[in-house]
Amino acid sequence: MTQTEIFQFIQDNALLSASLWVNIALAGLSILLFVYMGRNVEDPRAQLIFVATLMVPLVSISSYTGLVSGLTVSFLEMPAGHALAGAGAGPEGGVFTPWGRYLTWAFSTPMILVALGLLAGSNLSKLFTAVVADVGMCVTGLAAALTTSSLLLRWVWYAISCAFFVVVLYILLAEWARDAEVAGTADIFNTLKVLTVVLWLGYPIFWALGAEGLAVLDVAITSWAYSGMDIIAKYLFAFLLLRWVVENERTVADMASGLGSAARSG
Ligand code: RET
Repeated sequence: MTQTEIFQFIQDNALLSASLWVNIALAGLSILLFVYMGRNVEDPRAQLIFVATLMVPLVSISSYTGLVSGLTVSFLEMPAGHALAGAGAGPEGGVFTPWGRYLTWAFSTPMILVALGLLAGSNLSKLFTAVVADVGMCVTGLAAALTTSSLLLRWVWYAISCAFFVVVLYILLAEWARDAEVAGTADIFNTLKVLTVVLWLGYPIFWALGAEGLAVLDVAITSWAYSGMDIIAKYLFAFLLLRWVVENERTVADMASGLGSAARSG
């Protein structure tokens, strides 16, 4: 299928195309809002949290533009044994695979973790571990979606991705939760931690239920599930974090951090 045909397929499915356009619009608004919110932030650590968080809607608008244009979507023939093997939505068969999502998660989710780690006062080892495990999770999730030779190997990739995810969850729930107590940012950290952990757990669940996994859910519903989770996990998350940072810049500047105290200007 050509890119133009894929673009047409997406445009013809109103529910699917809305799930993508809504995120382009919200990401755009978020970028403008966050730039405005951060205009007077002066502390270097607070600025770093801002930059990392601002990258989230910037990556997102790029990700969704890639999907809606058909650039980062393929129709893939599923291996024998898959519920949609030999069938599929494309004119020439194949299952709608928005692989650009998994690719761009490798750029957006580390930013979320950098922001959270800075907020918790993480040291470099934990920050590094969380980020590389997270990138591993996204890239092996991409591999799961793109493997068409063997159903078993699709799920092996899925399991490897889940193993990386466990590392991320451990750092969030155990290590950083403790660090945030010491840093004096436990209140906001815990709110964002719960939001993150609950929502992030939804992604592997919807992957398993969606067209690329067990095919219980239809393509447009799966796309809305991701888009809905993205709206909360990215824009709402980022808004709550940045609002807190603006109101508590002194706390951020003075907090005990495993990365050392950031040089303060002014
Ligand atoms: C996959 C499938 C393989 C197993 C696991 C997954 C986890 C994905 C997660 C994605 C989070 C994405 C976010 C995006 C917002 O920008 C790749 C679905 C564990 C947790 C928060």
